[in-house]
Amino acid sequence: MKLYYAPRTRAARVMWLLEELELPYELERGEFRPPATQFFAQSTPTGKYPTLEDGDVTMIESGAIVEYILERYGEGRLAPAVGAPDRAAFLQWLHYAESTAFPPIGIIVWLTRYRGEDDALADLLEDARARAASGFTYLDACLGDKTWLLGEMFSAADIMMGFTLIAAQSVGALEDVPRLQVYVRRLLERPALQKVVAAQ
Ligand SMILES: N[C@@H](CCC(=O)N[C@@H](CS)C(=O)NCC(=O)O)C(=O)O
Repeated sequence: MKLYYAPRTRAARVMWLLEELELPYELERGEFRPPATQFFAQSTPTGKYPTLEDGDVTMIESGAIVEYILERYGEGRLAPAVGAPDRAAFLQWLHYAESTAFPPIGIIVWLTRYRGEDDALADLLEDARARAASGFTYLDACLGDKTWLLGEMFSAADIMMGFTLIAAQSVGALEDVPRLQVYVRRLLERPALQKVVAAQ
């Protein structure tokens, strides 16, 4: 497998998963270029990070890539089996990470890092911060005192969510959810994630 990777992009999720599963892969490293006018313009075969190549397969979408790797090479690791009782929670958190929790964080990152905070954008920023907070308040209540999202079993849902939370922390969006801060610290203790951090 070849992973097109740029630091601080969602490619971190895929690298983290490959490291957790101890699978062989080639890392093709580039730098993220914030889109000015043109999207799909990164230095990868698709124009997006992450991009995965595996033989004839070329894929984008971090969540889909995570599911593909688990199905093809996971050998049952890091995911409850199809039909198992925990499968529903696994799928829910895997998708919540990118579909519900990340979008307001993406807006905050975009406005504060690439557009600059000015008065014209303040309303949008406030709205995104409020939506981020409600998404994390729900997650915080569901995580409760559990070690990982599925309890004692670390899964790829923690990888998907971990990237979202680390991005959220970098824009100050986890300040009111101390249990999620503790969860992030626990995630950062994992050797596989430390390898991703070292590659930044
Ligand atoms: N939902 C997609 C988002 C992919 C995405 O937007 N990636 C960013 C980097 S994190 C990118 O390549 N942006 C360039 C662009 O939008 O053209 C995923 O989870 O992979």
